[in-house]
Amino acid sequence: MSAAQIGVTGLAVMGRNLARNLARHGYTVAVHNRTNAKTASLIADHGDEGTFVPSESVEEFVASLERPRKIIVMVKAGAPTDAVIDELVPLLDSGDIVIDAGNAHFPDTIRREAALKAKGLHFVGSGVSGGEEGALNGPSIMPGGSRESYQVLGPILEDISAKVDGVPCCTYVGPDGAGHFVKMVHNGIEYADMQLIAEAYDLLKQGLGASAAEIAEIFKSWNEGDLESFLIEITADVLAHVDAETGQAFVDIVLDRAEQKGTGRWTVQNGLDLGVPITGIAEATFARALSGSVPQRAAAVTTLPALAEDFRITDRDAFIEDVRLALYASKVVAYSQGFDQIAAASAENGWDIDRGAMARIWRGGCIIRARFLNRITEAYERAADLPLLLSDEYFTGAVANGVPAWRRVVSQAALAGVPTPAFSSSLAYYDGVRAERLPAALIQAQRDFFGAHTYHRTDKDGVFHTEWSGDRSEQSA
Ligand code: NBP
Repeated sequence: MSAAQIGVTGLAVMGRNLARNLARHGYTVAVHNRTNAKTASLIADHGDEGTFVPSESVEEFVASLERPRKIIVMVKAGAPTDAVIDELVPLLDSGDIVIDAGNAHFPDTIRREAALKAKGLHFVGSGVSGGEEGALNGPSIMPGGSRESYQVLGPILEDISAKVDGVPCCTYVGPDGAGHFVKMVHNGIEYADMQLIAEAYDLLKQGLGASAAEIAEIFKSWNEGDLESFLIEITADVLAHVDAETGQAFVDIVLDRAEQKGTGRWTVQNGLDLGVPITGIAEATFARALSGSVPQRAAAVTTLPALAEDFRITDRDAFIEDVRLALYASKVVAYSQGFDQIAAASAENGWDIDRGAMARIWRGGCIIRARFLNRITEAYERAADLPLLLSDEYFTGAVANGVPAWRRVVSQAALAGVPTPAFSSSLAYYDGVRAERLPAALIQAQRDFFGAHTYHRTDKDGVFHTEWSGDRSEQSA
């Protein structure tokens, strides 16, 4: 049998589909799974889709690959990934490439890359987005690691990735943990996008008293314009779906507790570490946490008074348009914040990530794929060092167009007692970042008062401290 060009170990939903995608593109694919039954079922069910080289043992699997070996590890993130790497490494030769395509936390990827580099091996931490459907038909792929490894691997990954206008949704992201970092932020943005859509749905439901089916139609029409995206499209689909058992709208019979696997949490933790205000992602992550705060909700639901007003909507169409504009503006803020986070991490880690290219590879294959990502790529093409995506001429105009609507929606929601944490915090961020003067001056003065933390003055250079407990004279610090 001819040597396999690439291997996949870990054949659960993702690995199985990625292996099939590779085989369908004409690659000879070595396949292996800890439990052999999964390998056998892949061959039995899909063996005719291309050329697979199945192995029962890791030794056999490694031996079946041409050199330099390219091995995709697609197992549960965390300890299983380390276990698989530990098994593989003694069997590999200098120059071989191990690709972790699972959802690893980027510090783990940095650690693993350093360990394998010391052994003369390449380790590529690669984000893969698009779920099982994407893995099979073309995901968005975000590979990190060495440039040298990308020269060998890149053409294959680009080949199996999604394409938009003939352009692959895969590019080299940056050294060591950069690929998994960008995937993490992608997932964080996905949290924000989903929360914003959910808030828009809630506003339409509570503001208009609209049914799920009616709101489905609104989302369907929104998918024709600037908001066109996979998430808006599936929202319309979900809202239109009727539960077969009860005949009710499906969304109305689903328990209102959103779960999470952890990438949103990692993104927020990293935002805090970097000091980058990713408020949209944070609010989205906390909104999921609130939804799952069962004892707290039970304690509050009958005791905390709403003291709210009814929505006073006189023009149904105008309200729908306001919500659409507020959704778009909030979404731009969430993306702007996410791209800030990528820039900050890139600077801190020396990754040199091209943000325009990241927006380009998110246009297809992944969960946040959307028409407006083209606009982000264009913005970074105009100015690669753009300090704030919102300050790009296109986005400044697009958001400004929606600001009055955004203010109306957020204030109406507050008056009506409808929680819109992501809409509201995005508007607060917009007003904060554009403010000529912030009340941070008072905070810094308070800090100097109780902790002698010093301050800068607006009117002269230097660092100062006031003797608050003494004669209140000012000293140069
Ligand atoms: P899972 O995350 O459910 O992992 C199952 C796979 O891990 C099986 O192949 C299993 O082998 C293997 N495995 C485990 Br568990 N422990 C192992 C060990 N100690 N040694 C060797 N193999 C071990 O699979 P998945 O849902 O296909 O996801 C794979 C990766 O892709 C994950 O990192 C996930 O976060 C990521 N991802 C998933 C999606 C998605 O939509 N599902 C999307 C994007 C990324 P076994 O068969 O012998 O138990």
